[in-house]
Amino acid sequence: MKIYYYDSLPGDQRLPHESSDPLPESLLDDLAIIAGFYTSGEQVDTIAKERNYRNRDIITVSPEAMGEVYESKVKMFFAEHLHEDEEIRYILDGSGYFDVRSGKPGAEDERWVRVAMEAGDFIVLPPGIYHRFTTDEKNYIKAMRLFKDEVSLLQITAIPPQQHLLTNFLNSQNGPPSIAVLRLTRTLTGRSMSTLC
Ligand code: KMT
Ligand code: NI
Repeated sequence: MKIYYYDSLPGDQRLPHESSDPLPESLLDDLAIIAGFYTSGEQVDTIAKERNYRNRDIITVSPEAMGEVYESKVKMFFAEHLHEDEEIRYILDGSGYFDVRSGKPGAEDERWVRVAMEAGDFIVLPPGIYHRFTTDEKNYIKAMRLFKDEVSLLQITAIPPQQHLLTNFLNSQNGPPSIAVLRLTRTLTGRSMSTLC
């Protein structure tokens, strides 16, 4: 696992996009992200038990496994979105990138942080964190997805142009809004829903 700021330069999302800017040491804690490397599935079983996760599935994201819907699936995963529940992923094979937003929404310090994941890497994204996912240039990842009860795959997608209009409006009317308000309004105004599979 490698974690760095996304350089935000134009170009293929599947390229590393690694910026050389140093990451704050407390970044994962600040974002309430748990990340690590597990050498055995037993460690995943333990954390699943501790957190009351009873269900799981395995997804393979590749042209071979998905056929012609592959590109549209990757496009959907790469649209900035959030989930009402935690997103727990354990990478079984291949590799890919999870990007998560850091900094205050709409503020100058808001940046994408890229988590490059490969086999053995484990991540827990907290509920409500804005993120996106893409395969890398190898176009292949196999991941275990953990779920609490039923398989919950609701993806709530933010639509950036509306989000920024709203941010400007709130800033001009009432001064800088709180993070909570922005997160909520961003979700409510610019959202479309789709289900993953
Ligand atoms: C998500 O919600 O972004 C995903 O589940 C990505 C696919 S898991 C490799
Ligand atoms: Ni997601």
